[in-house]
Amino acid sequence: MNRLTAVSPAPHPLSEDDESLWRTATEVLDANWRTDHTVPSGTLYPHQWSWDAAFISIGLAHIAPDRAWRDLRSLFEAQWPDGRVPHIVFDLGVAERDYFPGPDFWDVPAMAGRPPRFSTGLVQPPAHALAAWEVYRRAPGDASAEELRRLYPRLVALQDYLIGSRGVSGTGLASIVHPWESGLDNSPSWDMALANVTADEDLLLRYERQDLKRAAADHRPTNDDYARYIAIAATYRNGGYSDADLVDRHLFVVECPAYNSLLGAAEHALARIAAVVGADPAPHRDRAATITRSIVERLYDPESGTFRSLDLKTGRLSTQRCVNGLFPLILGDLPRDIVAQVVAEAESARFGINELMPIPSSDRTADSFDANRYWRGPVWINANWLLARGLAAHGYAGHAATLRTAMLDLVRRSGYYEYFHPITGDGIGAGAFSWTAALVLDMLAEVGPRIGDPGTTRMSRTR
Ligand code: 9WN
Repeated sequence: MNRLTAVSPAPHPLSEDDESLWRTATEVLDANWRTDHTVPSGTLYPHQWSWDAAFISIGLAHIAPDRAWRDLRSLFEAQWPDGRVPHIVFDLGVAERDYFPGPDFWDVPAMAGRPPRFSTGLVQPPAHALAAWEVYRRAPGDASAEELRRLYPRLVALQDYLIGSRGVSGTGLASIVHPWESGLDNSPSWDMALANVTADEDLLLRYERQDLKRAAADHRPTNDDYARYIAIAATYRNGGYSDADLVDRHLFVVECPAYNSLLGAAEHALARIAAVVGADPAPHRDRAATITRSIVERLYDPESGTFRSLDLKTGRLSTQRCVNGLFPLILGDLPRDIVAQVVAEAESARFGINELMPIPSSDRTADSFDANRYWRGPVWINANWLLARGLAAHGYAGHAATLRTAMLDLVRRSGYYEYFHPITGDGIGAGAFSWTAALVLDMLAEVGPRIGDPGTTRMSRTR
């Protein structure tokens, strides 16, 4: 495996502590690099994951832009002819037993010059156009512009797939057909929809979970939920990964506010990319406006002042308040009155923006809150990084700075974990996790030692 020969310096001087953070984050990304892509974790996730690649590329842009583009290119080289970008691109050199469900389970046919079983048939949140734009901004120049030109049609094809084939409601929003597609896999946001799926634990006798060999059972989804995940994935696979008549045929069809916020953010990013590559930005702006309008009309619950997921099989909004309900903040065109409501939700005891701890993945006050378990309470750096961006863009610079301080302190204290206990801050899940390292690099590069330092910070401490 080729190594980065030297640690690239930060773009501005850092404190000794942050210098060390910069170096160790670089080492994590370097150790997780595999020829043409980065694995999320060398132990738990030994293949390439879709939305991980997006976040990872933003960090790589600071230290090895060629790797940032290579990572995104590798992912999009696995794009299906229908435009979907698989949620996992398998490294066929990794043993089947090292990750479940692996290539044999998904049993994807050969296509587009790829061998059989090269990927899953699911997708993940479309964070890639945003990432491509951010990589370009961080590493501008002809080489990056050329990469943007190459990626642009593929990014558009992904949006076309999601808005077209997955546009089940015909409103411009995309549906997910599996909790794994959300990236927020085990979130309480899916509990109501999953309650209608039978949990057949016999499936777990046929298919052995691998995650429990590498992570504590009380940090991971329950067996019941895992059995449901397998049933939903097998149904989609057995239907040839077809998206026809999903509401009638499929077990799980949901519109998620986080997923669709990233879908809208992708159109905003594509409008910017179009201007660089000589394409027309107007259709992207139109689509972005439609997506924001539909997210507000369909997924916003004015009574609670938050966004919720919508089960298309029952027509019901989830009753759970989860971090996905805050994601629409990343949309610059979210109406101001709604922004204020969502910020109030983020400030409330349910999520509680403060300098000591980033925002948890789920409502701290809810019965479903679980401080250890996967997306049901723990803190995730990618979600907080996105929220910080959204808050800053809407003029809540103080909140954005607070979140950044909390994130950097947490990683400094606990390490580059996949997720963190929302009360103690202890690291949970995989260590040496790539997107945690990547986004730490990005935060250090952006605000450096002045983060959270009143008076000298670039961001004001108040609204
Ligand atoms: C299933 C890789 C992925 C992330 C997801 C996270 C987790 C996989 C798993 O790990 O999901 O895709 O096995 O649990 O939930 O967001 O992309 O880091």
